Amino acid sequence: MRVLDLRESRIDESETISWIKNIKRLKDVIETSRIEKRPGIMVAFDMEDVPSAIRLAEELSAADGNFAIKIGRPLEMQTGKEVISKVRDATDIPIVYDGKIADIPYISAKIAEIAYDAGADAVIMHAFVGADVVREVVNLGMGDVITVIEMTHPGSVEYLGHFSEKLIRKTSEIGVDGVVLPATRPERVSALSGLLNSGSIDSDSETYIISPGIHAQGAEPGDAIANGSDYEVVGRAIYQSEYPKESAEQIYRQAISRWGGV
Ligand code: 3DU
Repeated sequence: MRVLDLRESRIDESETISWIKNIKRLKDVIETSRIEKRPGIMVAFDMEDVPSAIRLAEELSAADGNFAIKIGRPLEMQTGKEVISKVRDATDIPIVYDGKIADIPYISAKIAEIAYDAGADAVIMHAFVGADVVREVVNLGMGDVITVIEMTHPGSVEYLGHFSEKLIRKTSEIGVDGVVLPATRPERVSALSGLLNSGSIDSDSETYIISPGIHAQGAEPGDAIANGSDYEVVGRAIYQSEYPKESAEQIYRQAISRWGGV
């Protein structure tokens, strides 16, 4: 019997590895939503230094708690999509690409596809651009889709605040996996998470809520989780601290104890 030797065959070894990785990714996507709906901290990777991002990704793999990583544009712009792949190679923790995608359906889906291919488990996009755009990204079926419903800054109240109920209702019906609500306005987290779970919205019971605004923007650990959110998004208070892993673990413990669970 002749054993297939990759060196002799015309199949390139790196191509085979990439195939295996894609099949594994596809299996994960089919089997589950990549981000579990349970209280945790989503660490915002907005640092501009790639080696320190990789170091923190490795450290978070061994950290005590439930963590996810959100890669923002300031980091992505350093190398492009490669940084997503580098972080992917450094950790098994779920990775969210926060491109706040808000373009026409074709371009939005293209951006999302590039991020998933690079190793992202989820992408963040704006809901306000319209149901057709959200549907196009969800229909890719390549990973989780998280839509921005309300934001943390004061200006969010001027526009998004007027439409947020409609946005959460509509994007849930389309089948998004997660939504963004502001930790800086816990009463909005409470109201909109209540609406999401009320049964009056056609949403999956596994739809999770992520909430930025902890520390650097004035909210306290636990403000959002205690009001119905699942992940508190924390950037500067972690990546600018002297001991980022320890800061992440401490914020996780504080949020969980405010929530009153394990
Ligand atoms: O303020 P921090 O450094 O903890 O970072 C917050 C992160 O969350 C940052 O990546 C920002 O882009 C994101 N975000 C908001 O701060 C507010 C929103 O409404 C949505 C996302």
